[in-house]
Amino acid sequence: MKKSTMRIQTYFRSSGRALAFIFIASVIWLLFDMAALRISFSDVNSRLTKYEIIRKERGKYKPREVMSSASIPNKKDQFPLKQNERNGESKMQNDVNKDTFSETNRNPSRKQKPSVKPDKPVWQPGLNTSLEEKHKEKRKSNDVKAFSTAIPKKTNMSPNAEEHNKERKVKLKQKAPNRENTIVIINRDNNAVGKVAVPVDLVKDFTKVHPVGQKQELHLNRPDKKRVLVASDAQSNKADEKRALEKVEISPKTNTDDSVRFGHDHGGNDVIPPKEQVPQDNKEIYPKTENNISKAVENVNNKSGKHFKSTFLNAMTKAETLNVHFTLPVQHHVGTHKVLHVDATQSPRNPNAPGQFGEPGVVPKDKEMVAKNKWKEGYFNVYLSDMIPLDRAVPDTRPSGCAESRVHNDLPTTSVIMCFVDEVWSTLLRSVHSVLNRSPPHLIKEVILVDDFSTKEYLKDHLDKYMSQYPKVHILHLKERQGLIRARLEGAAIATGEVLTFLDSHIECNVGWLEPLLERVHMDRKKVACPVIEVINDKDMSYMIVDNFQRGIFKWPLVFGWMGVPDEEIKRNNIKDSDPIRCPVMAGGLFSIDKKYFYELGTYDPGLDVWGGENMEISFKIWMCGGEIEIIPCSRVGHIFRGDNPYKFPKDRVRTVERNLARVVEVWLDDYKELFYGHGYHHLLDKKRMDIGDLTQQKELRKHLKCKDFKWYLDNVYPDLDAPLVRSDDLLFNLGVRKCLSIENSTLSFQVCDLNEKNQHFNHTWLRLIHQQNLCLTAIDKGTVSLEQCDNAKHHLRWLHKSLILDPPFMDHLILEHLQQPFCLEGSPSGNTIKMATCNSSSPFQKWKFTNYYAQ
Ligand code: LR7
Ligand code: MN
Repeated sequence: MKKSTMRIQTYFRSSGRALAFIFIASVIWLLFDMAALRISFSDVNSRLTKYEIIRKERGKYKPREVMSSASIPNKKDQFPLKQNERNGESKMQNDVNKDTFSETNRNPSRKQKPSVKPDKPVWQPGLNTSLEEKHKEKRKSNDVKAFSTAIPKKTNMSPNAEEHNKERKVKLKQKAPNRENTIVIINRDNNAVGKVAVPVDLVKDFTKVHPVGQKQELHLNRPDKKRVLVASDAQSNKADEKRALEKVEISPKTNTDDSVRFGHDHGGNDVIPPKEQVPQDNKEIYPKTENNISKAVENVNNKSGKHFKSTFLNAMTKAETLNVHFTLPVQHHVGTHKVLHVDATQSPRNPNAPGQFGEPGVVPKDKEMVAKNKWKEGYFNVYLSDMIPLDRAVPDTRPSGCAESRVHNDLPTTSVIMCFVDEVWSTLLRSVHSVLNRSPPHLIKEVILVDDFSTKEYLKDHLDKYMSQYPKVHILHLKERQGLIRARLEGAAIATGEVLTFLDSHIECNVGWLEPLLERVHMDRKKVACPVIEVINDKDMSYMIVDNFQRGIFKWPLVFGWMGVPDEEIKRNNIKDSDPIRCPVMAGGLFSIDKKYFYELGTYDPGLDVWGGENMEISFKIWMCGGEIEIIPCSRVGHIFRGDNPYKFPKDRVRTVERNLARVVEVWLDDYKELFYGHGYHHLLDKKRMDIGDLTQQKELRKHLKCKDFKWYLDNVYPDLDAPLVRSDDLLFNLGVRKCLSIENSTLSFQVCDLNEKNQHFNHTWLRLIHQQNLCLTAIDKGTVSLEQCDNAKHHLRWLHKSLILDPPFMDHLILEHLQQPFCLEGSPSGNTIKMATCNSSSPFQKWKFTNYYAQ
């Protein structure tokens, strides 16, 4: 009995254990389940928000809404109100907004980075009052930080480059013959189209590919994209592809079409090599048939030692052409291919040449003086540039995955437009060669060099003669100096490609740079695509990689700079280093834009002179009028950042840039233009000192395009910019009188503070006006204070709001800016009058507090 009871007990105990086990297991299971659910939710969320990274809620500066009557109770402690008049002085500073935009907050590593444009005195309006001096100082420091444009990550990428290239070469060598990209074309009637010779991977527009022998019978004009199927590798619909391949007969064939033949535009040499130029082969080394490929590769292998043979081989493989026979039903998609790795060279690359693989060059000891003397020809190491091969290899700096990423086979063609004035010979040529050598030829419709009335002799006939070797390169010599903005427009006017790609004239396009840009434009014609701008070091000419996740931004007063996307943002949205990054403003010099769209947008404001500000103009225009600006990390272009411009400005440089900016601001910034003028550009409001020209057309254009306003831009495109419309606002409280300033029947008086009373509301603006509606506080001299119609240009309406002593440095006194001696606004002890008086740091009757402060 006992035994059986025990057995039962044991049974229950063990089954209890089992039950407990089951219970715990289910709880764990449930927990896992819930976690999984959460993960998948956050995954979904992050996917949803991935490309919305700058669309976060703009909740920061809404001065008007900050203190609605509903929020008064919260402010009681900070401000004396009708019901509860007490001293609010000590807490007022809590309202001062901190500079949440500071570089240190967002990207500490930036602080140590070198400034790329350290010496350019671009933003110096030449003011002389102390306030303006202060702003100048502030601006200077901002400029230096903000202009640390592209940030070198390492001083030199190249030690790994060779390894990297070797590795790539091996991979390519092992690669099977490239047959994966087959092209299937269907005629209008869905019937078989006969023999067609098309290059593998390079199908852009079938109308441009001559069918062999049967040109007349084919209907190759595409009535509709959907009627064309390109059965390409991987991404095409597998079933379709299989069906297609079953019926396609493939045979290698020589490509007879110049427009798609590789090497047609490459090769060649200096007609007039600069003295120190490393001589280069001028042989046409591109074999035209597949049979020659192996021979060519062998040839290259034998000659070139340890350099970029792979790229040559790759180019050849891509140039292979096929005959395609097929009978297929209509298919509904266009294929894709891996970004082409084109890196043609004019002759075997000499691994020991200066600057090869983007390595730093070294000036021989005995040439240092020569190099120094040449510096000013370009404000970079011209001597080294002349030594470096025109087609040097640079390290492939693309993030991982870029080389494998896919682009459409039917990308649009582009016209590359490069404007220059007095550009250094070797640098200009290296720029052009990098375009020709590293772009799929079929995508380059032409390269337009716009000579903006250069003074250098070598940029005239010599350049024409040199470039005549390259049929795609056209040179436009302008008859007078237009400045880069109008020069670009001249180039655009003669461009025939579907997309315009603007480049500076001292750049080096990296491998695979073009297709990712065109892909974005192709995807959406209103996307404007910028490459990552890497740094070609001005001193040693090395090619330097830059930080990932950089956005083009600006700070007041419209100073361009780069800012990293915050880490949390990257994590939260699971952003990959190869993902396009939406950009509030572009740097200006390097971008691809759909040509028709560029014209729809009204191009650049042609009233902008010479240099500067056009990047802001085009950026605001693009965003506000329905487009987008993106940086495409898979596209990399090096640019020589230099300390000065090697050309003259027809007019004063500072004034040219200021005038351009003022035009941009007047057309695009709405009320926010005060932020620009208030950051040291007061003087531009004085029409006598600065004529910014007629803006009617530009304003009309904005209306015509139905562009959104600047607030929309700030809210949706650049929400992290500090852009309070005023410095401070709402009630203006006198600490001695213990009442608030008020306007009754157009006269000033004191009243018991009440936020609900509109006649007690004042703004202290960026131009330092203290106003209610359109009435501004003023005092002609030491005498009485009065009200006058506001006018931003009027100097005598400007009030400094600051402390007379350093400690505590509260903003408390109101000092008229234009008077020689400091006079301060003072309330009378009776509270009946208000006047100007000699400043006294301790008088509470000279101390004033606004309800809200938005800037220091
Ligand atoms: O009158 C001129 N005519 C010209 O053709 C003045 C210049 N130019 C040419 C010049 O030869 C060069 O090729 O225009 C190009 C740009 O001038 P740079 O290289 O002297 O200027 P930058 O590189 O300092 O200027 C940046 O800001 C300019 C503002 O107007 C333009 O937008 C440049 O294109 C822009 N460059 C870049 O965006 C590259 C990255 C630099 C950054 C940040
Ligand atoms: Mn430049």
